[in-house]
Amino acid sequence: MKFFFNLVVLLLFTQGFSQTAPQNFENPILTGFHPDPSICRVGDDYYLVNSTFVWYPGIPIYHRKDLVNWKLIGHAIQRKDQLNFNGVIDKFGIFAPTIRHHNGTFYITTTCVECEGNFYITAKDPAGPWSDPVFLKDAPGVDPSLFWDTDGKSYYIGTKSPKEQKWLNQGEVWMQEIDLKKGKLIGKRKVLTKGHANNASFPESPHIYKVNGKYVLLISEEGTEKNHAVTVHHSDSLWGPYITDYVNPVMTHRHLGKNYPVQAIGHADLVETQNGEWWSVVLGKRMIDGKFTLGRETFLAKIEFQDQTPIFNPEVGKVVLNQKRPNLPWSPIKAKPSTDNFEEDELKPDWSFIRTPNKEFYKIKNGKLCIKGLPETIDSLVNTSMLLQRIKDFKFSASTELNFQSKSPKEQAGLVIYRVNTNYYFFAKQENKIVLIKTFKGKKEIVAEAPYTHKNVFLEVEANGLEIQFKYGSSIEEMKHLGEIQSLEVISDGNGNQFNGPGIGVYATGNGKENSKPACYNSFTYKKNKK
Ligand code: 6LW
Repeated sequence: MKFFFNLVVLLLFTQGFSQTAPQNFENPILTGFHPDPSICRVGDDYYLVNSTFVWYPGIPIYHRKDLVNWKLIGHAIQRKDQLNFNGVIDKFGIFAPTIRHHNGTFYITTTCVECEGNFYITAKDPAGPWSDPVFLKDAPGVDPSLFWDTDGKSYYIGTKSPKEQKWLNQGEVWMQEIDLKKGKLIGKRKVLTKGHANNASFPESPHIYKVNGKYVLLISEEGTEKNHAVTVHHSDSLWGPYITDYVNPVMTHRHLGKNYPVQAIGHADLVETQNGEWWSVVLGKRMIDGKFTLGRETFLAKIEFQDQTPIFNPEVGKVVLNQKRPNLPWSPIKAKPSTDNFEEDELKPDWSFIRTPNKEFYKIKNGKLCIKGLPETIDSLVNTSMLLQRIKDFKFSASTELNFQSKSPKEQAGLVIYRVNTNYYFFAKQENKIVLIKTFKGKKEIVAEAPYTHKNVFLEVEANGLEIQFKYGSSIEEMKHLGEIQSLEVISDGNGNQFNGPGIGVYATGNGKENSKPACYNSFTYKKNKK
């Protein structure tokens, strides 16, 4: 009887599943600030990580069984004593992590640039906790990854500049054996490739795979901008020689020209599914009105090994925004509510700090997020009282209801749109005003202000492509525009914005001294807009 019941439940489930599962998926699979993707599979579970630079917690861990509907399950850098990003500029910090699984342990190799250099961390459960970093002080360069050969040995692959450059931005991919028990590189170091062409620049993000008994070395070239490309190199033996594939670059968008809507495709990692399909995660940038306001995002592309060459999206040869999905059980995630009402005592995992927090500046109580405005401002390179979420869409709105009494023009609290310490908008309540502060290329100016005396204020922004309108009011029904439409060029790539991505959130500061009263936020909403 029980068997019969189970069978009926199973049939209903699979029927329902086949009715709702779409044929196709949409790219990017992770929108907004999700650069340098790396992926691994354990059984039928997939795990994906991205770079986070000075955002804290660092290195999100995404999990899914279908390669499309990723769910955030934790962060690899989530204890203050693992790393300290204070003093590190926004485009440095955590670069390009690679995630791998070997003999029951997960490994992430990465670099803390302008902090402690190359290291790896381990975990039994990818959701965490992750270990303290094991620093490899004698490993030069960035973008480390690990490879285990059938001889049971472990290898570290990295990328660095040569002692003397023979051409512009020449680099080299190198390998050395690593003793993971002792946390040390051992034996000789060997350069495996300098890229596929005699002027190849920035050979980076090296990953080695063993496919049909041969070694495939996948790297990126030309840096992470418009000439970014993925190239492949082959060898019969792990130590080389690695011969460049005739198909190279196996993936790029650079030949599509600077007006193609998806640019900078590169930095790939491959995964073979339990069904024998191959897929690649790869970074790219979607363009809007000639600018890149969302930073680098994660895309998915189909791979077919033809002889030894990984052909990316066969017969198409580029990353596409809609394509047939992997042959894997479809597992959509319930849409998250767009409003955070601060009902739980803990911050939801979508929130991040900029740099490692070392002072307690917020409390969630009775459905309110209350922030003590610290003396430090976001112009400095230390953590301060700001909390951000990723901006994930070209068309979005964000709003909050704020309760804040400012006693001097120095005491400010409100909404912030942040990319780096020299490029942001701060939409704040300050003394008897609402002010809109724009900091662009390090120049700070008040672009609009209006008198305002209520204790409570609703603040809202509405973005459409490059345009953004700031609105305020004492009730949500009576919102007024503050100033003209502004440009999101402030947070788009270039002008000092590089590598990391944009965030939106809440921020309070006393500009040199602590605010006399906390700023209490009743809610925070971020939502994608259709129109
Ligand atoms: C990263 C490098 C890259 O180390 O950008 O796109 C650098 N590729 O591999 C920073 O994200």
